Amino acid sequence: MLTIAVSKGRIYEEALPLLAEAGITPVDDPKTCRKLILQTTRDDVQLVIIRATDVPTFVEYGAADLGIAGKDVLLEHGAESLYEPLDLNIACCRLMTAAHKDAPEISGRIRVATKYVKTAQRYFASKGIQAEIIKLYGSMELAPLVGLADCIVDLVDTGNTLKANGLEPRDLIMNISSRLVVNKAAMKMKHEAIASLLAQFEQTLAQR
Ligand code: PRT
Ligand code: MG
Repeated sequence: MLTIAVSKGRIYEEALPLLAEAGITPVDDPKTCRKLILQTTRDDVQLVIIRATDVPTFVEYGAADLGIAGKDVLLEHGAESLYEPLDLNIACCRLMTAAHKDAPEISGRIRVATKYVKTAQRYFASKGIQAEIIKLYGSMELAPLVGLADCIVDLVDTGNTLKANGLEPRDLIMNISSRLVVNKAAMKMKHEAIASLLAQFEQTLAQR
């Protein structure tokens, strides 16, 4: 049995066609069904539906053999403990700094609100900018509006969320997409099954 960890939101939606090409279609829809383990049209494959940020943890500990996770999440988790063999090119967005549209260019010592603490720390250090990072779990856009931070580090897709809150994107930190990650022991123990799944995904991606 192969267990694949996926989050319920946009990654799930965009992964479905890719999984379907490999003959993997969930029997239940996680939007309407509360099951956390989904059987699929393949007897040898099941999905576990978890929070996006938990995917690397499940795969690292072997609770799932494979997982699909955003590069943003993998960077924060630290990915040394996982194999990351494939860029699936789904759920694409940009990790950016953003500030109030009237705020001056970033300089001096700044405060940054984000849920990407490690990534933000690394980024500002690489720029030689002294940044105090404030960890938030959501609604980052609010921080500059209420004086909690000078800027934020967050994911941007259309830019509508920033705009709706009077913010604007500033610097691109990294282009983000979702990656297939594999448990290191499973890669050895279930090599044949995993290698054939990888080959199938690669083929589908190449045809896109
Ligand atoms: O529970 P949680 O919401 O954390 O995750 P989830 O279980 O719903 O996971 P899921 O499947 O939604 O996956 C989240 C992953 O999708 C992230 O880790 C990214 O890799 C990827 N992704 C791609 C995004 C976005 N695009 C995105 N736009 N994740 C979040 N957003 C948010 C962003 O944080 C901001 O609030 O959308 C808003 C910005 O969007 P625009 O279009 O207004 O710019
Ligand atoms: Mg979500």
